[in-house]
Amino acid sequence: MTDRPPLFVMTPLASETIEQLEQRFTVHRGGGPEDTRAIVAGGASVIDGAMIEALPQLEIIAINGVGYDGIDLEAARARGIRVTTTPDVLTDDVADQAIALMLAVQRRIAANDRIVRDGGWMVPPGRQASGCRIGIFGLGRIGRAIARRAEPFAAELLYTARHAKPDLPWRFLPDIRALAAASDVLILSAPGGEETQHIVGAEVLAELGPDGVLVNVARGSLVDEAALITALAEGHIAGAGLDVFENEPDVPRALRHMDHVVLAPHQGSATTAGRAAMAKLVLANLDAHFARKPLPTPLV
Ligand code: 8YV
Repeated sequence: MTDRPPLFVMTPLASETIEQLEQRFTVHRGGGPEDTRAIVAGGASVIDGAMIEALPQLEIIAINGVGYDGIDLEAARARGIRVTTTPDVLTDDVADQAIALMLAVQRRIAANDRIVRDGGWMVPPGRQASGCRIGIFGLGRIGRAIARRAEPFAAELLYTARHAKPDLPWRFLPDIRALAAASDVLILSAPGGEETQHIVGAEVLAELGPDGVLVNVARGSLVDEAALITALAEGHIAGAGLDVFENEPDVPRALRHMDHVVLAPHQGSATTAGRAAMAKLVLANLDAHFARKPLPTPLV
Protein backbone atom coordinates (compact mmCIF):
# COMPACT_ATOMS: atom_id res chain seq x y z
CA MET A 1 0.00 0.00 0.00
CA THR A 2 2.62 2.52 1.11
CA ASP A 3 4.85 1.82 -1.91
CA ARG A 4 2.09 3.12 -4.18
CA PRO A 5 2.83 6.81 -4.89
CA PRO A 6 0.06 9.24 -3.88
CA LEU A 7 -1.83 10.48 -6.95
CA PHE A 8 -4.48 13.19 -7.04
CA VAL A 9 -7.25 12.89 -9.65
CA MET A 10 -8.73 16.32 -10.49
CA THR A 11 -10.99 15.38 -13.39
CA PRO A 12 -13.82 12.89 -13.96
CA LEU A 13 -12.46 9.59 -15.32
CA ALA A 14 -14.09 6.29 -16.30
CA SER A 15 -14.29 3.78 -13.45
CA GLU A 16 -11.99 1.39 -15.38
CA THR A 17 -9.37 4.14 -15.56
CA ILE A 18 -9.66 4.77 -11.81
CA GLU A 19 -9.25 1.02 -11.24
CA GLN A 20 -6.12 0.96 -13.37
CA LEU A 21 -4.74 3.94 -11.49
CA GLU A 22 -5.54 2.27 -8.15
CA GLN A 23 -3.40 -0.72 -9.16
CA ARG A 24 -0.40 1.62 -9.38
CA PHE A 25 -1.12 4.54 -7.05
CA THR A 26 -2.83 5.54 -3.84
CA VAL A 27 -5.58 7.54 -5.52
CA HIS A 28 -7.01 10.67 -3.90
CA ARG A 29 -10.01 12.60 -5.15
CA GLY A 30 -11.37 15.90 -3.91
CA GLY A 31 -7.97 17.08 -2.70
CA GLY A 32 -4.34 16.07 -3.03
CA PRO A 33 -2.39 15.26 0.16
CA GLU A 34 0.88 17.15 0.79
CA ASP A 35 2.94 14.17 -0.39
CA THR A 36 1.15 14.00 -3.78
CA ARG A 37 3.64 12.84 -6.42
CA ALA A 38 1.37 12.79 -9.46
CA ILE A 39 -1.75 14.58 -10.65
CA VAL A 40 -4.22 13.56 -13.34
CA ALA A 41 -5.83 16.81 -14.51
CA GLY A 42 -8.43 17.70 -17.13
CA GLY A 43 -7.69 19.96 -20.07
CA ALA A 44 -9.49 22.78 -18.28
CA SER A 45 -8.19 22.08 -14.74
CA VAL A 46 -6.53 24.91 -12.84
CA ILE A 47 -3.15 24.18 -11.26
CA ASP A 48 -1.61 27.50 -10.30
CA GLY A 49 1.72 28.42 -8.73
CA ALA A 50 0.29 28.33 -5.19
CA MET A 51 -0.97 24.77 -5.68
CA ILE A 52 2.36 23.66 -7.11
CA GLU A 53 4.13 25.25 -4.15
CA ALA A 54 1.81 23.47 -1.72
CA LEU A 55 2.76 20.08 -3.20
CA PRO A 56 6.53 19.79 -2.64
CA GLN A 57 6.69 16.12 -3.75
CA LEU A 58 4.85 16.69 -7.05
CA GLU A 59 6.74 15.16 -10.01
CA ILE A 60 4.26 14.89 -12.85
CA ILE A 61 0.98 16.40 -14.07
CA ALA A 62 -0.65 14.09 -16.61
CA ILE A 63 -3.37 16.03 -18.44
CA ASN A 64 -6.28 13.98 -19.74
CA GLY A 65 -6.69 16.30 -22.71
CA VAL A 66 -4.72 18.74 -24.84
CA GLY A 67 -5.51 22.05 -23.15
CA TYR A 68 -3.11 23.43 -20.57
CA ASP A 69 -4.30 27.01 -20.19
CA GLY A 70 -5.13 26.46 -16.51
CA ILE A 71 -1.67 25.10 -15.64
CA ASP A 72 1.18 27.35 -14.52
CA LEU A 73 3.77 25.83 -16.84
CA GLU A 74 6.47 28.25 -15.67
CA ALA A 75 6.05 27.13 -12.07
CA ALA A 76 6.08 23.49 -13.20
CA ARG A 77 9.23 24.04 -15.27
CA ALA A 78 10.97 25.85 -12.43
CA ARG A 79 10.36 22.85 -10.16
CA GLY A 80 11.26 20.26 -12.81
CA ILE A 81 7.70 18.91 -12.77
CA ARG A 82 6.84 17.02 -15.95
CA VAL A 83 3.60 17.83 -17.78
CA THR A 84 2.02 15.54 -20.38
CA THR A 85 -1.07 15.80 -22.61
CA THR A 86 -3.04 13.42 -24.85
CA PRO A 87 -2.59 14.80 -28.37
CA ASP A 88 -3.83 13.17 -31.59
CA VAL A 89 -6.19 10.65 -29.99
CA LEU A 90 -8.93 13.27 -29.52
CA THR A 91 -8.43 15.28 -32.70
CA ASP A 92 -11.06 13.52 -34.81
CA ASP A 93 -13.68 13.53 -32.07
CA VAL A 94 -13.35 17.26 -31.37
CA ALA A 95 -13.43 18.02 -35.10
CA ASP A 96 -16.56 15.89 -35.48
CA GLN A 97 -18.20 17.81 -32.65
CA ALA A 98 -17.46 21.13 -34.39
CA ILE A 99 -19.13 19.96 -37.60
CA ALA A 100 -22.05 18.46 -35.65
CA LEU A 101 -22.65 21.79 -33.88
CA MET A 102 -22.34 23.75 -37.13
CA LEU A 103 -24.95 21.60 -38.85
CA ALA A 104 -27.18 21.43 -35.78
CA VAL A 105 -27.37 25.23 -35.59
CA GLN A 106 -27.90 25.73 -39.31
CA ARG A 107 -30.54 23.02 -39.68
CA ARG A 108 -32.24 23.68 -36.31
CA ILE A 109 -31.64 20.06 -35.25
CA ALA A 110 -31.99 20.62 -31.48
CA ALA A 111 -34.86 23.12 -31.68
CA ASN A 112 -36.82 20.94 -34.10
CA ASP A 113 -36.21 17.87 -31.96
CA ARG A 114 -37.79 19.68 -29.01
CA ILE A 115 -40.80 20.70 -31.12
CA VAL A 116 -41.38 17.17 -32.45
CA ARG A 117 -41.05 15.68 -28.96
CA ASP A 118 -43.76 18.11 -27.82
CA GLY A 119 -46.07 16.79 -30.56
CA GLY A 120 -45.37 19.64 -32.97
CA TRP A 121 -44.64 19.48 -36.68
CA MET A 122 -44.69 22.98 -38.17
CA VAL A 123 -41.27 24.60 -37.83
CA PRO A 124 -39.49 27.49 -39.55
CA PRO A 125 -36.96 26.52 -42.24
CA GLY A 126 -33.29 26.22 -41.36
CA ARG A 127 -30.28 27.86 -42.95
CA GLN A 128 -28.39 26.39 -45.89
CA ALA A 129 -25.31 24.56 -44.60
CA SER A 130 -23.70 23.90 -47.95
CA GLY A 131 -22.07 26.65 -49.98
CA CYS A 132 -21.14 28.91 -47.08
CA ARG A 133 -17.83 30.53 -46.23
CA ILE A 134 -16.30 28.78 -43.25
CA GLY A 135 -13.62 30.48 -41.16
CA ILE A 136 -11.49 28.56 -38.69
CA PHE A 137 -9.65 30.36 -35.91
CA GLY A 138 -6.66 28.28 -34.84
CA LEU A 139 -5.15 25.79 -37.25
CA GLY A 140 -3.37 23.29 -35.04
CA ARG A 141 -4.11 19.58 -35.19
CA ILE A 142 -7.79 20.07 -34.34
CA GLY A 143 -8.25 23.14 -36.58
CA ARG A 144 -6.85 21.23 -39.55
CA ALA A 145 -9.12 18.25 -38.88
CA ILE A 146 -12.09 20.63 -38.74
CA ALA A 147 -10.97 22.26 -42.00
CA ARG A 148 -10.77 18.91 -43.80
CA ARG A 149 -14.28 18.03 -42.64
CA ALA A 150 -15.67 21.50 -43.39
CA GLU A 151 -14.23 21.68 -46.90
CA PRO A 152 -17.09 19.82 -48.64
CA PHE A 153 -19.58 22.27 -47.10
CA ALA A 154 -17.61 25.39 -47.87
CA ALA A 155 -17.82 27.74 -50.82
CA GLU A 156 -14.56 29.03 -49.39
CA LEU A 157 -12.47 27.88 -46.46
CA LEU A 158 -10.53 30.53 -44.54
CA TYR A 159 -8.39 30.50 -41.45
CA THR A 160 -6.52 32.66 -39.00
CA ALA A 161 -3.47 31.30 -37.23
CA ARG A 162 -0.25 32.74 -35.85
CA HIS A 163 1.31 32.34 -39.30
CA ALA A 164 0.09 31.58 -42.81
CA LYS A 165 0.60 27.96 -43.77
CA PRO A 166 1.59 28.03 -47.43
CA ASP A 167 1.43 24.22 -47.66
CA LEU A 168 -2.33 24.35 -47.08
CA PRO A 169 -4.85 25.25 -49.78
CA TRP A 170 -7.04 27.50 -47.61
CA ARG A 171 -7.08 31.32 -47.51
CA PHE A 172 -5.16 32.88 -44.61
CA LEU A 173 -6.47 36.03 -42.95
CA PRO A 174 -4.21 37.81 -40.47
CA ASP A 175 -6.72 38.51 -37.71
CA ILE A 176 -9.99 37.28 -36.33
CA ARG A 177 -11.93 40.45 -37.25
CA ALA A 178 -11.07 40.00 -40.91
CA LEU A 179 -11.84 36.29 -40.60
CA ALA A 180 -15.26 36.97 -39.08
CA ALA A 181 -16.05 39.56 -41.76
CA ALA A 182 -15.24 37.08 -44.54
CA SER A 183 -17.03 34.08 -42.96
CA ASP A 184 -20.62 32.84 -42.66
CA VAL A 185 -19.53 30.34 -40.02
CA LEU A 186 -16.73 31.11 -37.57
CA ILE A 187 -15.31 28.04 -35.80
CA LEU A 188 -13.02 28.52 -32.80
CA SER A 189 -10.30 25.91 -32.30
CA ALA A 190 -7.46 27.88 -30.72
CA PRO A 191 -6.02 27.35 -27.24
CA GLY A 192 -7.29 29.29 -24.25
CA GLY A 193 -5.06 31.59 -22.22
CA GLU A 194 -4.14 35.27 -22.10
CA GLU A 195 -3.47 35.59 -25.82
CA THR A 196 -6.99 34.55 -26.81
CA GLN A 197 -8.96 35.79 -23.79
CA HIS A 198 -12.25 37.36 -25.06
CA ILE A 199 -10.85 37.51 -28.58
CA VAL A 200 -14.44 37.18 -29.76
CA GLY A 201 -16.30 40.22 -28.45
CA ALA A 202 -18.98 42.57 -29.76
CA GLU A 203 -16.82 43.84 -32.63
CA VAL A 204 -15.94 40.40 -34.01
CA LEU A 205 -19.56 39.30 -33.66
CA ALA A 206 -20.69 42.43 -35.54
CA GLU A 207 -18.26 41.49 -38.34
CA LEU A 208 -19.69 37.95 -38.43
CA GLY A 209 -23.03 39.60 -39.02
CA PRO A 210 -26.75 38.75 -38.93
CA ASP A 211 -26.30 35.68 -41.16
CA GLY A 212 -23.26 34.44 -39.29
CA VAL A 213 -22.95 31.41 -37.00
CA LEU A 214 -20.37 31.01 -34.23
CA VAL A 215 -19.11 27.55 -33.21
CA ASN A 216 -16.85 27.13 -30.17
CA VAL A 217 -15.14 23.81 -29.40
CA ALA A 218 -12.05 25.48 -27.92
CA ARG A 219 -12.39 27.26 -24.59
CA GLY A 220 -15.16 29.42 -23.18
CA SER A 221 -12.53 32.05 -22.36
CA LEU A 222 -12.15 32.92 -26.06
CA VAL A 223 -15.63 34.43 -26.11
CA ASP A 224 -17.00 37.39 -24.20
CA GLU A 225 -20.15 35.51 -23.21
CA ALA A 226 -22.09 38.66 -22.26
CA ALA A 227 -21.36 40.16 -25.69
CA LEU A 228 -22.38 36.87 -27.32
CA ILE A 229 -25.71 36.82 -25.48
CA THR A 230 -26.41 40.41 -26.61
CA ALA A 231 -25.45 39.59 -30.21
CA LEU A 232 -27.72 36.53 -30.23
CA ALA A 233 -30.62 38.31 -28.52
CA GLU A 234 -30.46 41.32 -30.85
CA GLY A 235 -29.89 39.38 -34.06
CA HIS A 236 -26.37 40.68 -34.63
CA ILE A 237 -25.48 37.05 -35.45
CA ALA A 238 -27.73 34.18 -36.59
CA GLY A 239 -26.85 31.48 -34.09
CA ALA A 240 -24.21 29.66 -32.08
CA GLY A 241 -23.09 26.12 -31.35
CA LEU A 242 -21.27 26.00 -28.02
CA ASP A 243 -19.40 23.10 -26.47
CA VAL A 244 -17.52 25.27 -23.97
CA PHE A 245 -18.43 28.15 -21.65
CA GLU A 246 -16.74 30.85 -19.61
CA ASN A 247 -17.65 29.41 -16.20
CA GLU A 248 -18.25 25.70 -16.71
CA PRO A 249 -20.46 24.05 -15.67
CA ASP A 250 -22.51 27.27 -15.44
CA VAL A 251 -24.34 27.99 -18.67
CA PRO A 252 -26.05 31.41 -18.68
CA ARG A 253 -29.82 31.17 -18.43
CA ALA A 254 -30.23 33.45 -21.47
CA LEU A 255 -28.43 30.93 -23.72
CA ARG A 256 -30.56 28.08 -22.44
CA HIS A 257 -33.70 29.79 -23.74
CA MET A 258 -32.48 30.50 -27.27
CA ASP A 259 -33.66 28.28 -30.12
CA HIS A 260 -30.87 29.48 -32.42
CA VAL A 261 -28.26 28.17 -29.98
CA VAL A 262 -27.14 24.54 -29.60
CA LEU A 263 -25.46 23.70 -26.30
CA ALA A 264 -23.20 20.81 -25.31
CA PRO A 265 -21.57 20.13 -21.91
CA HIS A 266 -17.91 20.18 -23.08
CA GLN A 267 -18.24 16.93 -25.02
CA GLY A 268 -15.72 17.48 -27.83
CA SER A 269 -13.47 14.60 -26.89
CA ALA A 270 -16.18 12.59 -25.15
CA THR A 271 -16.59 9.39 -27.13
CA THR A 272 -16.13 5.99 -25.50
CA ALA A 273 -13.25 5.06 -27.78
CA GLY A 274 -11.65 8.51 -27.62
CA ARG A 275 -11.77 8.70 -23.85
CA ALA A 276 -10.32 5.16 -23.61
CA ALA A 277 -7.44 6.20 -25.87
CA MET A 278 -6.87 9.34 -23.78
CA ALA A 279 -6.83 7.30 -20.55
CA LYS A 280 -4.38 4.84 -22.09
CA LEU A 281 -2.03 7.70 -22.90
CA VAL A 282 -2.37 9.19 -19.41
CA LEU A 283 -1.43 5.80 -17.91
CA ALA A 284 1.42 5.32 -20.40
CA ASN A 285 2.89 8.69 -19.41
CA LEU A 286 2.58 7.96 -15.68
CA ASP A 287 4.05 4.46 -16.09
CA ALA A 288 6.97 5.79 -18.12
CA HIS A 289 7.67 8.52 -15.57
CA PHE A 290 7.72 6.18 -12.56
CA ALA A 291 9.82 3.66 -14.54
CA ARG A 292 12.26 6.53 -15.35
CA LYS A 293 11.66 6.00 -19.08
CA PRO A 294 11.08 8.65 -21.78
CA LEU A 295 7.54 10.07 -21.67
CA PRO A 296 5.34 9.23 -24.69
CA THR A 297 3.73 12.69 -25.00
CA PRO A 298 5.57 15.29 -22.89
CA LEU A 299 4.69 18.97 -22.93
CA VAL A 300 7.21 19.95 -20.24
C1 8YV B 1 -11.60 17.22 -22.24
C2 8YV B 1 -10.36 19.26 -23.24
O1 8YV B 1 -12.98 17.30 -22.19
O2 8YV B 1 -8.51 18.28 -24.33
C3 8YV B 1 -8.96 19.25 -23.72
O3 8YV B 1 -8.27 20.26 -23.51
O4 8YV B 1 -10.82 20.24 -22.78
C4 8YV B 1 -11.18 18.05 -23.40
O5 8YV B 1 -10.67 17.14 -24.27
C5 8YV B 1 -11.04 17.39 -20.90
O6 8YV B 1 -9.65 17.45 -20.92
C6 8YV B 1 -11.52 16.26 -20.02
O7 8YV B 1 -10.96 16.32 -18.82
